Amino acid sequence: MFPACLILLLLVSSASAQKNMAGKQALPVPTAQQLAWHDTEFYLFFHFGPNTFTNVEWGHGTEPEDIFNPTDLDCDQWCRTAKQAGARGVVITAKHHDGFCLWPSQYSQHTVRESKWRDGKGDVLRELSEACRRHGLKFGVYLSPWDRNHPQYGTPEYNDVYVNTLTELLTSYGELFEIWWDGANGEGPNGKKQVYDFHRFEQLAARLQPNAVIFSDIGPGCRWVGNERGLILSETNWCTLDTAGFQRGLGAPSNDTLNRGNENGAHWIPAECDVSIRPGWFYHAEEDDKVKTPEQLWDIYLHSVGRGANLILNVPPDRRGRIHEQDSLSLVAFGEKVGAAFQHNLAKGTKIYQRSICTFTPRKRFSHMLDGDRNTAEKIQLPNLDPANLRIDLRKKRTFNAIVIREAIAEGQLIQSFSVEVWKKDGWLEVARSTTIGARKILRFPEQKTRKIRIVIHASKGEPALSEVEVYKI
Ligand code: FUL
Repeated sequence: MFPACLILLLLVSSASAQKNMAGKQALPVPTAQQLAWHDTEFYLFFHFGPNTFTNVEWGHGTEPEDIFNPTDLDCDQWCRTAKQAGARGVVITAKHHDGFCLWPSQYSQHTVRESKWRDGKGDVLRELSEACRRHGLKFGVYLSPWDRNHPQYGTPEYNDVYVNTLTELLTSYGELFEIWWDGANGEGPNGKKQVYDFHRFEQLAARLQPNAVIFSDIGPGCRWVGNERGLILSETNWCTLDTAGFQRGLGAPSNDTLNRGNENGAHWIPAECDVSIRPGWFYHAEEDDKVKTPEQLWDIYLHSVGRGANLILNVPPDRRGRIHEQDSLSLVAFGEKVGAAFQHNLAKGTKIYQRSICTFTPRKRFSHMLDGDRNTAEKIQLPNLDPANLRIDLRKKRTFNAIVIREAIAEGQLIQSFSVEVWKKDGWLEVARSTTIGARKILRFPEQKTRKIRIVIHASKGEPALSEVEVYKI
């Protein structure tokens, strides 16, 4: 017969699993769209347009349309490369600051239609969005509000132009997972800057693409990370941010705040790390020997995805309209590295063991935290132990050097400090310590050989819930 207190403990544990893990506090939580976005984790960015052919980073908007002339555009090759790299989606510069539209927009005279490419009948967005569907990738667009070509830029009418352009874009290419708004706001052809009607743009996007998450310095869907190196710079990354009184661009919060988030921020606006595989955002032949190596990409991955952010990695197509061999090689090797690293989760299907107040022998039980399913979660609820901890029994001695922990963020982000300990002959040894977890945390530490692991929660805003704890030798 079970002791009554243990039965009670088990009942409380299972009844509380998957319920409101945030306890009494009303913490910000992600929308369903943001949850899907968190799951997208890693995707590619394609900067492509006249700059690819003029060898500059910021076009002036005066480039003749014929300059855009990819000789061998192959969006399937882009998508195959993305898949091999392990990306789950792509975002393309539908229009960069030079105003050139990669689709034949009826609201501009500076588009693929005005070029000789495919006799003016080409549409890069059509080809890419269809290729994405064929390859099972999510599709997103970057539509620069800054436009150095449009004659109405710098006048109130330009906001109508932007709304029309956005409407066209959001209704012509199927479902989008992300809409990217750059913070840059310079002068247009008449020397004036634009006051953007972002409120109107946001409402339109929410109506036409309700599943898309909007990126900008301050969201509302996800935020810029404060650097263009793709890095969360410290262990701390809160998905919450205060935006009151801030604006996109120069009026944004400090880069440090964007990097760490606000611990008690009012809104769920998680970080997206953007970085290019090359020094520039657009393709430049002279950078062919400066492509980041698989090891450099892996390091970026650990400092972005591994710290609870999403990673958008820019891979600029070349003048043929293909991903350059150098970039493909690096991406494929990186994809293999990530795949191999997380192939064997040593904790999957193992059990939690816990000592209750009235038993001496630790009892083992199934846990949703170890079931290999990110969609199930469970509270860490060991009321007789302080600090709260979770003990995992790997069944036999295993060699490992990394742990992946996922907080059940549907209920908010709670954990403020935790450590990982392993069982040694004479007791528990701390091998890693960190602060926030959020969507996921990858922690590496010197190789250990042991059977038992303990996750100790030192500080949390409430009873924390984890959806997964994974153990690897990477
Ligand atoms: C910046 C832009 O000005 C760059 O050209 C690039 O698009 C990058 C992703 O964002 O703010």
